[in-house]
Amino acid sequence: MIFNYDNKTLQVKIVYYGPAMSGKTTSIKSLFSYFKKEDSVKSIDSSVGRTLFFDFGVLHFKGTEWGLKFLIYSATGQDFYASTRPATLNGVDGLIFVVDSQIESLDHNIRSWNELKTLFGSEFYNIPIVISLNKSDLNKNQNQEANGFLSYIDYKKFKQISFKNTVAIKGQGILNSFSELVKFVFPQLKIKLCINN
Ligand SMILES: Nc1nc2c(ncn2[C@@H]2O[C@H](COP(=O)(O)OP(=O)(O)O)[C@@H](O)[C@H]2O)c(=O)[nH]1
Ligand SMILES: [Mg+2]
Repeated sequence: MIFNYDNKTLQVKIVYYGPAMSGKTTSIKSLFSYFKKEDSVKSIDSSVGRTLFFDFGVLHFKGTEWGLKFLIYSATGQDFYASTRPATLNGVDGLIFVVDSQIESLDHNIRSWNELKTLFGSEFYNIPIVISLNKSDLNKNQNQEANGFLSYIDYKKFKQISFKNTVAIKGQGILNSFSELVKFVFPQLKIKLCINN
């Protein structure tokens, strides 16, 4: 988190993380579409050995005296080596972990989660996190939280954690997940990001 005194802006970094194809890009696009900024999301192809793709966009909220600037990234991580922590994860203030709720994606979800955990090390559990159980429209096992994913991860160690069923292609639960994370990052902040969702 960076406070810029010159222009009175607080800069916050949020990363959407998760396995490939879980719905990160769709989630970010959907989030930005609430603020009519869908077109400002950039998908960047950074070629570092293998081709990595990530998304980046900025949401700027102006108060009377101060401004809040959210830098929003997505990262897949599947191509990163655990020893080289990607720049996208440096200085992150909050995470949205996007799970693919289909039963056949369980292994990918777990692998991606463990990778994220390795990248952060002991710092991991201090980071505010929202787990987005995405593609819940395709989860035939409605009683199973993302088909068992939650039973494989040590989420109880987190100080600030929340779970949301989401359907990114329909925008369901997306704004809600984001505002939940913002509440974790700024517990005292009384901003209304919630349009009925
Ligand atoms: N049925 C369904 N499909 C989704 C959902 N979210 C994303 N998708 C689809 O899953 C595919 C991968 O989504 P994308 O956002 O590109 O995944 P990313 O690799 O994590 O960025 C695309 O075809 C999306 O349309 C969802 O909630 N439900
Ligand atoms: Mg993507």
